[in-house]
Amino acid sequence: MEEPRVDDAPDDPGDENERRGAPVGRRVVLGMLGLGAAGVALGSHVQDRIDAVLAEVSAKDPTGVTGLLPGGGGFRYYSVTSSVPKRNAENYRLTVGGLVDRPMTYRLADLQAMPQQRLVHDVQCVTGWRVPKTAFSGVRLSALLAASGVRPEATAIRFDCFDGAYTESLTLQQARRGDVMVALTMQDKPVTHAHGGPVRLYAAPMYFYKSAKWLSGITLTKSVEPGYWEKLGYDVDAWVGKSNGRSDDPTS
Ligand SMILES: Nc1nc2c(c(=O)[nH]1)N[C@H]1C(S)=C(S)[C@@H](COP(=O)(O)O)O[C@H]1N2
Ligand SMILES: [Mo]
Repeated sequence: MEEPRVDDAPDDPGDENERRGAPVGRRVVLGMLGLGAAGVALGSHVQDRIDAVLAEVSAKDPTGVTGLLPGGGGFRYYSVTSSVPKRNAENYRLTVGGLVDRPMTYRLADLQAMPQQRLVHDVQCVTGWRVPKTAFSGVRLSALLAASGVRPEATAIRFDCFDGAYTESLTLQQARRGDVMVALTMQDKPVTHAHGGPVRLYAAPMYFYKSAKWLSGITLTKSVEPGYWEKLGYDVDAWVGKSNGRSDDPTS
């Protein structure tokens, strides 16, 4: 099971989308974003434009296969839904529930007020692309788990997303690692909508599909509930270089 990808997109993503016409029936949206040095330097205006283009292209493409311009070694944009609602400091909520003593609901400001950690590692997608030395910062998942009091019968976590479709999983042991966090920044800026903001998961030692975007729910479960891609064949234990039949260098 492979994520679809587009290798030869021309310069103008809009034109490409027109030219390709109605794409064939794969449900997965993906694009490639040119989040290179120019985009980073120019900051949020560029990101807003990218978000706008993505929204427009997705709207024209309800079947859900979308290719956008390659940035030359940069990130690619992935979503399994054709559009994702926006959440901001006012309406974003993260729940921690399931097999816990104290279910919690966090606002963005609550998460920002907690101790933050910053990590810099390569990002590796299971389809092969890798982005070197990418900074993430946020709250350790273990801190949120401790705050809610994990019950003894819990062994795993299901992550839900406000795109309404994507899910992920981790064992409790994996979730308590110091390099797994609820990320509020990526590349030292607030996580953008395209990258899963305002809050995404970041699981440093695992393939990037583990790092669920648009994170909305952390649910402690009795056993591992395989996530979206895992039901379609990806490994549940997604260690970089030691899973999915790949031999990439570790990222952590
Ligand atoms: N909600 C959600 N999270 C997701 C995905 C997705 O489609 N939906 N794709 C995953 C995959 S396969 C990858 S490689 C990364 C891509 O992150 P990016 O779009 O910020 O590059 O997000 C992961 N998290
Ligand atoms: Mo991926």
